[in-house]
Amino acid sequence: MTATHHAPAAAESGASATERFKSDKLATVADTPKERVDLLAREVLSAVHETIRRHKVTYDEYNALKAWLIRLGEDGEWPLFLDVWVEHVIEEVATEHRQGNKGTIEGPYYVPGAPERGSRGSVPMRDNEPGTPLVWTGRVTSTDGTPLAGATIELWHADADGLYSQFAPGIPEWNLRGTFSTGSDGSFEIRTVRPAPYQIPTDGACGALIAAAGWHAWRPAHLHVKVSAPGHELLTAQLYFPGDEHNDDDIASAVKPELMLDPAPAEDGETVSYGFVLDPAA
Ligand code: MBD
Ligand code: FE
Repeated sequence: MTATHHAPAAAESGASATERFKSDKLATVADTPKERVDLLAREVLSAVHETIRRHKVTYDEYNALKAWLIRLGEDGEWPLFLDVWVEHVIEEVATEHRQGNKGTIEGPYYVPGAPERGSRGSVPMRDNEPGTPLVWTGRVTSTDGTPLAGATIELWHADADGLYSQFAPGIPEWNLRGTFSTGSDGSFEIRTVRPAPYQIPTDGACGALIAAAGWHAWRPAHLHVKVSAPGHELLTAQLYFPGDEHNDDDIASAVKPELMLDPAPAEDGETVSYGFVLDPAA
């Protein structure tokens, strides 16, 4: 059973991501106006038709696509598929007006309501949590430089095996997930461990596409954050580590140079300084 421990079953993490989406996000989605659905659906379908004509797509290929889409649903991997191959462009368009921090995609593994740890503290972790200890300090400011007291930083990331709590089996609830708040000068200090590079599940439909196309399944090691403050736009971002072999070919196309950390060795692990600049809400 050790193999499954390192490669969580697609049906398991896929189904969790699908349920998560339904309970957290679906209720907040507004109806899309008819004109907009008409425009977007027609353009996407014409792009598909154009590809079929250009490459003379065969019935065998059409049926392979049908079988794959059926499996994508059965495996619960629609959230994974969309977040890995589509979300980065949605994020680009949604945040192009911003003057403050660059953000990037949320991905499928955010869970709201992680335990609160104040402005200086450790994320929930196991005794002897594997991985290099990381002490991260920073400040949250507004675009005009004003420190933002009482800002909220939600942090979540994979463990040293590349597994996320609440999505992979056998990991305590909320492991490596915490909610922090900034002090009166906008500062925070977070203790965690360095995450490992992450391989998206390879045993489901997304893995089948990757194998069939000769791609790889890797994302570079990353820390996920959501940073919010009253009167400011919510920032969703990920932070990366220099030298990771997948920084230049992230399967999810979500790496940006502005999101690179610069950790330095310390007595017991590493320290890093990285702060956030939030845009005032329009
Ligand atoms: C992840 O951990 C992730 O961050 C993204 C974007 C997609 C799949 C898994
Ligand atoms: Fe992730």
